[in-house]
Amino acid sequence: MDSDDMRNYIQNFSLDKCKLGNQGYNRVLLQLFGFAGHGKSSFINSCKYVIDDGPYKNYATTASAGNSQGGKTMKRSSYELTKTITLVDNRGCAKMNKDETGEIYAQLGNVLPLDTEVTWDTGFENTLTNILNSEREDRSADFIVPVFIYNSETRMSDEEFSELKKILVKANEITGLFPTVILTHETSELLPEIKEKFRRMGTQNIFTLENYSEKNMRKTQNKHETILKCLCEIVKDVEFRMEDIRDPKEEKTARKKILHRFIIKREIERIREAGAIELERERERERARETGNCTLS
Ligand SMILES: Nc1nc2c(ncn2[C@@H]2O[C@H](COP(=O)(O)OP(=O)(O)OP(=O)(O)O)[C@@H](O)[C@H]2O)c(=O)[nH]1
Ligand SMILES: [Mg+2]
Repeated sequence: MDSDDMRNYIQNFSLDKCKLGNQGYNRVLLQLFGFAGHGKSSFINSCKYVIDDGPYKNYATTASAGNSQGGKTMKRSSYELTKTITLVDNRGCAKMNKDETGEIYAQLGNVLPLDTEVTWDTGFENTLTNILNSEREDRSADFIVPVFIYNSETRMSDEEFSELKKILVKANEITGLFPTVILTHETSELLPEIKEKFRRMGTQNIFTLENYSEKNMRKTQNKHETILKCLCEIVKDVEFRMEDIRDPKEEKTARKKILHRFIIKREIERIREAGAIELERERERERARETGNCTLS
C-alpha cells in the first residue's frame, strides 16, 4: 500500500464494516500511555498531521524540549482521528511506581473520565470511587487499544524493565491486548538495545519513529509512511480481533473486576507494610526501655 492507500484504509475503517458487524462497539480508543515527556502528545500531533494531510497543527500540548520530564499533559484529553478512531492522551508519570500503577490501570481500563484533570493523589478510596462513578457513564462501547510510548534515548536498568514488563502484562490483562510499543527518537543509538528489551518482554508490535513537532514539521515521505504504517497495523489488528464474538459489556465488567482486585491487593500490601513498620517501631521502643532499665539497675 502506498501512503494514500494507507490513509484511505485508516480513514474509512468502520467497526460496522467488520466481519461480525460492530457487536456493540462504536469507537476505537487508542489509549496512549507512558512516562512523562516520552512523546505521547507529539505522537497525537503527528498522527493528525499525516491523516488530515493538511498543515501541521499542535492539537495536543507538548512539553518544551529540555523540559521533557515536566509532565506537561495533566488531563486525559481525547482527539478524534477519524470517525471511528479516537486518540487518548493519558497523563504520563515520572516513574511507574506502586502508587501510580493503580492510576495507570484506571486510565487504561477507561474508568477515569475523559477530558478531565488526572491527579496522582489517589489511594484506595479515590480509585474505588472512580470505578464506582464510572458506572454512571456507559463507556463499554469503546474498543480499547493500549499503546505504550517510549523515548528510545532513555536508558533503563534490567530491574526497571522487569517492573515495566509487569505493567505491560497487566495492561494486556485489562484490555485483552498486549500494548503496541512505539519507540520515539528513532535516531537514538540505544534503539537496537531498547527494541530487543521490549521484544524479550513479549511485545510483538513494535514501531520506531520520529515524531513531527512545531520545530520539526517538514514533511518527509519516510516519516509520513512510518506513522501511517503503524496506524494501519493497529487498525488491522482491531479488524482481526473483531472477527471473534465479543461482548463489550462483559469486557467492561471484566476490566472493573481486575481493577478492583488490583487496588484491594495493593491496599492490603500497604496495610501490611504499615503494620510491619509499626511493629518494628514498637520493638525498638521495647529494646530502648529494656536498655534503660538495665542501665538504671
Ligand atoms: N527528536 C525528537 N523529539 C521528540 C520526539 N517525540 C517527542 N519529542 C520531543 O520531546 C518533548 C516531549 O514530548 P511530548 O510529546 O510533550 O511528551 P509527552 O509524553 O506528551 O509528555 P507528558 O505530557 O509530559 O507526559 C517535546 O519537546 C517533543 O518535541 C521524537 O520522536 N524525536
Ligand atoms: Mg503530553
